[in-house]
Amino acid sequence: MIGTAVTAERIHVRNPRTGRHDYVLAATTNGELRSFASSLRENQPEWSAAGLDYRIDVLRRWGRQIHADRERILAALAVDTGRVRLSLNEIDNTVARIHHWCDRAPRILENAVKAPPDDGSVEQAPIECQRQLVPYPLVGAIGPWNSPFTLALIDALPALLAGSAVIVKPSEVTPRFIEPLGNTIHAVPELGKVLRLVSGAAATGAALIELVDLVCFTGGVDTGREVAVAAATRFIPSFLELGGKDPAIVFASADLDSATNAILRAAVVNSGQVCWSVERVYVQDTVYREFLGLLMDKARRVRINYPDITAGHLGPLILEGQAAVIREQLADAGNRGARIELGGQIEQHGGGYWCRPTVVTAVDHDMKLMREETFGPIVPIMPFAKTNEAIRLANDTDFGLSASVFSGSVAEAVEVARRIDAGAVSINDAALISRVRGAEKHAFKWSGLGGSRRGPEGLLRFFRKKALLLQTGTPGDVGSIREPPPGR
Ligand code: TXE
Repeated sequence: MIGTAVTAERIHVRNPRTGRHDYVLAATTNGELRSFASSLRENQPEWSAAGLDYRIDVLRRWGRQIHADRERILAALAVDTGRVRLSLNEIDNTVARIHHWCDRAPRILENAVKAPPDDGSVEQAPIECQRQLVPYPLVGAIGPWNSPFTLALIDALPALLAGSAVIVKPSEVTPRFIEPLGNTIHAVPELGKVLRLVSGAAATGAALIELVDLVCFTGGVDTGREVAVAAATRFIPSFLELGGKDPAIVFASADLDSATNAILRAAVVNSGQVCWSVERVYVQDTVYREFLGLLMDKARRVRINYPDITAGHLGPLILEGQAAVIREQLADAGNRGARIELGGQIEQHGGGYWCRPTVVTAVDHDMKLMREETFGPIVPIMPFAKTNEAIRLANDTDFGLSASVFSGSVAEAVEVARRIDAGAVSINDAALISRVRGAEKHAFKWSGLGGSRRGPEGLLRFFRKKALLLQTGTPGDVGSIREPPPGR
């Protein structure tokens, strides 16, 4: 992968603000990985048997420890990603997510183990049915570089609460936070028996899949496909959170000031390096010029956080290779007649790459910019006339992560939202799914696989369900299978 010089053991990691490879990551060896997996496996039954209240207590103590070490983690994460405010959000939101799961797990599991209603389908009554939930013993979690702290832990938290042990492999592009995070785990000894952070690149990720009972992956579609194939070969479940190409539809009746605020924020946050960022905008033709003018005025006021990391809105492109992806998609669009109304340059400052908000018009669906995940602060805008055309355009994609609809009529927006093939549709705002932890949603198409990461399913998917079936009457004998069949 562009951006890291990877050898078998030592990875020279690039600093996204300076472009210098100023950090050396010692990759976990396969031998170490096997040893970690075996000790976690050995400790997991006790962790599961200790009960939910015990696990909640341990995780809440961990949450407090992460908060106590917030500055140390922030210092590392800010270097990993080149931005401060969003790094702080990652840390604080992860602590909040720990308490969110601890608050809700008891009720979720209580409801889940209630004996399933007897649907009367049993042939020999009365058979009593009990449900047992068995956690997958060892879960692997493989994280990406765009929100590296959040996405390294987001699936590990419910898995630990379920009673699984977890090995987490963050991205080799953003590994500096591993050490301070590891210190917080050491500070909670009970947790250290069932949670382990490991370092490395693709090879370490591939080796991890061979050792676990379930794998959670967040990253690009191509790698996600490799992960799913490797998991399927071992008959283990894979939960994939992949790319997005989220559309925003703006009707003439919408509040354009509010719509442009929401769409600009969701398109450029984290410099567009977010799976649920707005990557396509469709505006009703009667308000297209007004919307475009409003959006550009606001986009001009967005600043990059160079030279001062504590001033501005946009950090650098975290992955060096993303600059080439953005350049290539803009060049392809330009060659096919698109017009760059604002921005469009990858700027190099102090060795890092920045991209300012870029507004592109005269686009169409033959362009890579409208088909492939850009993962940059790029806002291509297309007009539409009728509702059905807007829905057709929104659904004309290989992705289906989330979407947004802006209208003066909530009823109209809900009706349109229900026809968009995406797991989460925001109405009169954008990317709301990032703020609603309890809303279950599936990924459509290439955006993912394996149930909802959020809401009750986000915890329950780490269990295998068992049915315990009690015959309280007399079992039937072979008389029930003697020829000829009854009624002949
Ligand atoms: O992710 P990769 P990258 C998109 C974004 C980006 C592209 C590639 O467009 O340009 O994906 O990003 C590990 N078996 N997203 O290269 O390759 C790897 O070490 C097991 C969208 O960073 O997907 C890292 O820890 N593991 C996404 C993780 O997988 C493997 C967020 C992700 O690497 C592996 C990030 C293998 N064969 C990028 N190969 C989102 N939607 O949030 C690599 N890895």
